[in-house]
Amino acid sequence: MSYEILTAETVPAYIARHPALAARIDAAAITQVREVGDGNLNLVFIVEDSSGQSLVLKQALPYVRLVGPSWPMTPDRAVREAEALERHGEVSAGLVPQLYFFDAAAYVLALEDLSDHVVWRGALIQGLRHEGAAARLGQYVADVAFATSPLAVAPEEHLRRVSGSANPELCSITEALVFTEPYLDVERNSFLPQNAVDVEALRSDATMRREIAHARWIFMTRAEALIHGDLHTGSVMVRAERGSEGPVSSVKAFDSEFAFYGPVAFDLGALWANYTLAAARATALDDHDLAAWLLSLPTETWAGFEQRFLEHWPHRRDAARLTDEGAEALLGTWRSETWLFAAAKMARRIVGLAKVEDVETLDPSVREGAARGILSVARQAVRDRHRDSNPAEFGAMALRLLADDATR
Ligand code: SR1
Ligand code: MG
Repeated sequence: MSYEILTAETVPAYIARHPALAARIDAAAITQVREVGDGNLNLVFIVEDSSGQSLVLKQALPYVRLVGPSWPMTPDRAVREAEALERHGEVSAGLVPQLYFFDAAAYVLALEDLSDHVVWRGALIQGLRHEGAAARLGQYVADVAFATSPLAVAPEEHLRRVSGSANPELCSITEALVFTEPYLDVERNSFLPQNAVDVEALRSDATMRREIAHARWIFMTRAEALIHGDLHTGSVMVRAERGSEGPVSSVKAFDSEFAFYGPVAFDLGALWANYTLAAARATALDDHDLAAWLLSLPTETWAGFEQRFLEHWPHRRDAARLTDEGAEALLGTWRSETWLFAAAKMARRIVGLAKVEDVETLDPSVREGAARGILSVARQAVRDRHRDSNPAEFGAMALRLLADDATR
């Protein structure tokens, strides 16, 4: 597979060749092109012209950027991302970036420039509280869960969309990095030597292994809705009402290249896991007030999700067969599965490839306790979800275990 890989130098000529972008930016007056991609897979350029117009070009590389050309990766993921952005933009207005243009030949997406936003992970690391962001993300997941599932789409059309949006290579990455490798002794894993005992405990925990095998099964088989597929706090941009302060005024879920028809709770679990990773950092740095706030976010996200889902419910297809008890049953299943996916998603960030800044930038003297705490929370979550899957219970349990393990 061969296509032009963009550089900061070639971006102006690329834009000039694509008239669809002319309304968004003046190719003849480009003043700045910056490559800002800090993710694991792609190139990202912010482009500005002399009149202050700007846009983002995102290009899928034919390999995993984090590792290099030795790990080839289909650029077709850009097709999946473009499709998800369009569908999600239709059903959850304002909660994803605008897609201006997609170049299927060079795997380039032209997107709304969100330079007035910040990546939520970075904001959380700084201790900034964008009040309301967690609820909006719950609403986003609910909008998608309802509108892209058989609750809103006719059966035959749903099945057509499921097969048309298959994303095997990216799902295979998730299958390996989230559900398989952390539980095996493989080269791509890494952790502090001081945590070897905790990793061994995770791997020899029969309940954990059984629950993660179940999570993997759900991930592989349950084509409920066109989920984001990688909804961590680094896939979210936020903007506060007053510069860097005040309640959130805009939330955007981006980077949906892992999108596929999968289980709704996978996206919710990813959010909970990343709140917990941020809380582990806050606990390690003795900011217990911040940790408590971070661990109130699972409840906030769930409440936003449940409320929005129930607002959609009266508009479902097939209301005669899907009674209101059906909504309760779905919500109960998803609530419990959110704990399960959260456990899988937090453990992988401690043991497997692709770490998170929240934990990795801690001094090893306190990272050890943070990592131990995360693994404890994961192991407890897969158990507690069968007892009481109330999100507030998750937050309370995580807050307690993180504090216990920070000093152990
Ligand atoms: C090789 S890609 C590694 C990770 O980056 C993405 O953000 C996903 O989380 C994936 O697992
Ligand atoms: Mg990503």
